[in-house]
Amino acid sequence: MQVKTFRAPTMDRALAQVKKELGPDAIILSSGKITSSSGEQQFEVSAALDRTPQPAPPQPPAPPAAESISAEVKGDIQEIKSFLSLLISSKDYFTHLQMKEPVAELYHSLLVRGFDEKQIYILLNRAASELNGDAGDAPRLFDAFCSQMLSKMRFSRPFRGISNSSGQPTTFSFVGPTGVGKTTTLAKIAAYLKIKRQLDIGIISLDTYRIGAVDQLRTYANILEVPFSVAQSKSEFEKARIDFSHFDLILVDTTGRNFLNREHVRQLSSIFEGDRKTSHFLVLSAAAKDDDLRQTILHFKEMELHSLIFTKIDETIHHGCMLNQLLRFDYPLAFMGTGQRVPEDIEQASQKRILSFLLPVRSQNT
Ligand SMILES: Nc1nc2c(ncn2[C@@H]2O[C@H](COP(=O)(O)OP(=O)(O)OP(=O)(O)O)[C@@H](O)[C@H]2O)c(=O)[nH]1
Ligand SMILES: [Mg+2]
Repeated sequence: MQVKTFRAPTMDRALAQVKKELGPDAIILSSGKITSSSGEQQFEVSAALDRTPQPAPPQPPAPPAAESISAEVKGDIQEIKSFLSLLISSKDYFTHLQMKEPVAELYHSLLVRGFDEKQIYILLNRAASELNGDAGDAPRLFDAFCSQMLSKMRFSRPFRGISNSSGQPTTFSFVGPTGVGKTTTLAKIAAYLKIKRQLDIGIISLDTYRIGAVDQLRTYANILEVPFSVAQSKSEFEKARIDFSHFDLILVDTTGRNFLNREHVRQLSSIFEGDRKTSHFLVLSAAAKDDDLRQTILHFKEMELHSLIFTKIDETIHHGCMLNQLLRFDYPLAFMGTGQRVPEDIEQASQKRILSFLLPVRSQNT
């Protein structure tokens, strides 16, 4: 504790000195009038300041060395920067938008559904400009939002042009994280192509990693009476494809791995290296988290994906995370898995179905 004595001709001035030197936290120990050696009347104040050492504030971690900042982190930083500048430049306008009740309501209902804040902001902004700034009419605003959202999404019909004996078979692989439904989706699509489209198809499994994976797919192939082959390496895969070269279509199942680990994507893509004949469906679960989906898609960019398939639509009531990916990336959506039943639970992606995910939850599956 630091103790100090102050003297001044008036009590106010003595107290002012205390405050000036020891600050507002000083404690007055004693005060009174004294007579100095020169016979002058003065006011004396003794004050103390508790100087218990305060713990040092935590130091921020040392910044990583410039060379260790990966391209991904740089990408994230760039995205944050552009979002911030977007927000700053349009702050007043956004505040103005937020004041309007329908905008605020729609904004919050989309946030709750798992939509990314940045995407909502961009789309709402565009919707409001489409209405010439008149965003006060809730149904019109919702319509404008939907049309803005759909204008940024793409859908694909991968098997549209394929017919019997159309020459070289088109090959489609099903890639994606563990347990998302790659094999089940392949079986659903195989049934559709074989039974509804009457196409000649072959199935190849590259999944010799998981015990039972081959048997799972072989069972489906047997039920559908579709030729089935297993390949453990790039050369075996090429051979299997030559064996199936008289078919209209070849479907390829792959091993599910944790593709947040980029090395796993590299291992998988090495099988298809230099292969221009195979198109890849990236299969993802609609119930997965936004950041995980985003990261997985980023890692798969090196495989030149044909389109996305979202499964487990039935396992979530908020489809915002799925829709974020369609807004964020340029990949089209091909199919949606809506349950475990093979072959019934699959739908062709469509604008109408996407819009149904914005309806109140109880109306989504009706
Ligand atoms: N609810 C629901 N379940 C699904 C859907 N698609 C697949 N499943 C289930 O998800 C589980 C995993 O399906 P698989 O087809 O084996 O998944 P996978 O991606 O091939 O798995 P790995 O090969 O182990 O990576 C099974 O129980 C499927 O019935 C879907 O659209 N909805
Ligand atoms: Mg599988």
